[in-house]
Amino acid sequence: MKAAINLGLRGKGFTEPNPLVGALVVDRGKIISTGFHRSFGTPHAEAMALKSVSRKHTTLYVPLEPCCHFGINPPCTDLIIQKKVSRVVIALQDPNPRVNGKGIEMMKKNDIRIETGCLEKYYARVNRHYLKFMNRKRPYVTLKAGVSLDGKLTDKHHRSKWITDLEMRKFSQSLRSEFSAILVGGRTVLVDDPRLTIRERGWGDKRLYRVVLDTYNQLDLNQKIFRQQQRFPLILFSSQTAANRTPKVDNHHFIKSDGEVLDLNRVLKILARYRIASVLVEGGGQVINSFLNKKLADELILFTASKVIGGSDSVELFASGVSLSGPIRLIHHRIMNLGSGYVVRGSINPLFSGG
Ligand code: AOF
Ligand code: ZN
Repeated sequence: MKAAINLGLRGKGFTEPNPLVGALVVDRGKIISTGFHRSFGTPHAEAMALKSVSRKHTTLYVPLEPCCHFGINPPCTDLIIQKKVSRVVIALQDPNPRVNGKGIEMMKKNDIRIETGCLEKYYARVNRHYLKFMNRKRPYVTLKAGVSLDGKLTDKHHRSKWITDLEMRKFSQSLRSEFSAILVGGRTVLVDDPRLTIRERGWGDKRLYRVVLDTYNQLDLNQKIFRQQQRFPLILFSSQTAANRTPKVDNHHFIKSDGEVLDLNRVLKILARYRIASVLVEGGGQVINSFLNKKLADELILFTASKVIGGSDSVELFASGVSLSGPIRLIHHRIMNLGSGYVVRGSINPLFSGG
């Protein structure tokens, strides 16, 4: 099962809002065929693994309950029955309301032995974007920031470019490929004029939404963010109070705000309508703090440079975290050395951390 789950990881970044799924066909203890779901809309892992199998009475290892409905693809249960698979081992029942136990029922009715719960927690962690999106109809939210050893975002002159070194910036770029969208605050765009695209090799034509929270609708149409919208579509959010200014893109939403802070719940709800299953929030500090304060973040990735900035007039990442009711605890955290610093990554929301 672990091999099936890990095989599914090869689709990472390309399958959303659909899940990461791999599948193995086993006959008398030997793997005779494998398959995985490559990208959105392509055949399911089960179909890929079973298509060339002619032997009967095999065991299929597939982490997600096989589907039993017609979507873009035909029902996998039909193929499993037709290929006379005798046993199916599953990690998780599919929360998709069109499946949700009905796939298992269908196979049981056809005398296929079913085992569930195999490596369930590991798979829930791997597939956390899909599970949050299916269960909550909201994208999974990961916050990313780079700080100094003493937790500072910038020095007193608001210079932040040198906080993370080249290697960290490269890693941080390839991280974008894991998500369906990246999100930043309008001030970050005004000050840094970033492209927010994927420029690393190896990601083919992966599409990525770019989302900017521009409360006062202040962006300048000459900024780089307005380029390359074919592959990197732009979605803007501004306050209703700025609705008298012309929308800057087709996907410009004017929503409620509390002072400068837009209604983030509403933002996530609207993003789900675009079928965005995961969002990487890249800053600035206030946007990150707002997600934390509203308890809307699921995961945190903190790049820490081996540098101390010091001083009380420099900017602390978590400075406006005053309304947090307690410390943020990372679950299943991992620490990795990178360049001249390190990265800490862990879940914040126990519901979608994989137990
Ligand atoms: C996938 N890949 O390997 C499996 C999926 O629109 P469709 O026909 O591609 O169906 C998507 C649903 O199929 C998805 O939400 C999930 O419930 C189920 N299983 N989906 O994209 C796969 N096994
Ligand atoms: Zn299927």
